[in-house]
Amino acid sequence: MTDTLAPTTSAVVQERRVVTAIPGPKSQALHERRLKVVPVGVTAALPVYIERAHGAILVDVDGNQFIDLGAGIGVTTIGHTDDAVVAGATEQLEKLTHTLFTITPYEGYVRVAEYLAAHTPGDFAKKTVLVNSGAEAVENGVKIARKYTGRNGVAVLEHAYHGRTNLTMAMNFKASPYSLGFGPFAGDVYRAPNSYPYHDGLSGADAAARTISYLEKTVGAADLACLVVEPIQGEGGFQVPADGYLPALQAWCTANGIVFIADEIQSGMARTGKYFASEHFGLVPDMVLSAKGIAGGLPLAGVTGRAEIMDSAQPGGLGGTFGGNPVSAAAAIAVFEQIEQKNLLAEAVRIENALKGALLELQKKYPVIGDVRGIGAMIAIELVQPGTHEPNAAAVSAISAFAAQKGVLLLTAGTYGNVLRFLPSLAISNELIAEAVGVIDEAFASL
Ligand code: PLZ
Repeated sequence: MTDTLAPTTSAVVQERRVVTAIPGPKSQALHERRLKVVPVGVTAALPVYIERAHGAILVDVDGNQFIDLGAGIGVTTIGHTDDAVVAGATEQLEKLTHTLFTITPYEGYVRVAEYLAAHTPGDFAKKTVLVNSGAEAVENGVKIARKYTGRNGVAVLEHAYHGRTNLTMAMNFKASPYSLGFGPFAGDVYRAPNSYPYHDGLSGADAAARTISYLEKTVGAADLACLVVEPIQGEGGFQVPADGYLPALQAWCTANGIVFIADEIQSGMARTGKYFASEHFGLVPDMVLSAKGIAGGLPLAGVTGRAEIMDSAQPGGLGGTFGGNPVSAAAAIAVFEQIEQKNLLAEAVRIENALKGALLELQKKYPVIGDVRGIGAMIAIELVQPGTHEPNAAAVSAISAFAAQKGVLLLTAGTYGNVLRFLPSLAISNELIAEAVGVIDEAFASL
């Protein structure tokens, strides 16, 4: 590895440090520049401009250090600028940056496909096509399922999020801000009720019966190419479905020749203490979509599925200029190696124990916290009007703004904007978690 690169980032001390008002003067100046050249459609949840990061700490241009509880929405899962990722990508950068895999191939792509075949659920032959983004993985998953089944219908669930391309906008639950005014949208997308135990109180079996009956009535199983589900919904607010819900959906798909696709773009790659969250529910999806955490911050996504499904696309039917880029592939290989070498699946369990327990304690003090849920390093709290299940988005905004001022970066989620989600990198220490929870405690006290 190039030894000039490591010190800048690994030298980032893993501590919170607020040295200016937030945002600081340099961030404010950058934001002025940005407003002139970047459209308002591209927002900034917290307009502090980040200069470097390592582990679980972000450093802004003013020298403020934030405890990062978002990891770029679950991307830097093994830690910002992980040394092995930096080394692997740097070495690759000096050797080969591009050929286009469908012109002249290279080993890294094959290696990533091997890793995905080995670590996605299911003991059968699997194949992977690599692409650049989560939305592109969803697009390709649907495209292949349609080719394989010869059917058009795409089933999705309420509160789902699948991306910002034309097809995926049609698959999202929330119109504003994702699709408002951006139509016409792709057709043949059918949205069914999901399992949301905190709100529907249904058993997994009852929720599944509701989903299935809805799809049977509104489209008919025989017209469905695929059902796309996030095993734990991401943007929707980290809904963990009731026991038995997902297996019942999968059994129905299998019985009816519908390709069962797990969108593990947010829940996958070690985040929940398993390689893929599907494993928590005993699911063996026909296809698994991965992105975000797969390459430690470099753009890469994958569609991994049963070989016979994946091979239904004709030669030349799949591809894209940058898909499976050699540098991203090298980073992904480093991520897979680090998960094994550092036993990072256990780190996700450690984080769940430290974080969920602390949040449950806060719930006892603050009735505005209606629900604490999630698995591994994918935990959320849903804020409500005390004594009800009515959404309280104002409290979410107030808490995240307070935390930001104190150097804690918290992400929001939820159809009604009333969920705070915690998806820190697996490199975060229990000390930093406790410190961040202390700040969040102060934030609730200040409401
Ligand atoms: N499927 C489950 O979580 C991305 C969106 C960030 P892309 N979620 C974060 C934003 O505001 O654009 C996501 C996801 C699930 C698909 C996607 C889409 O992944 O890499 O953003 O295209």
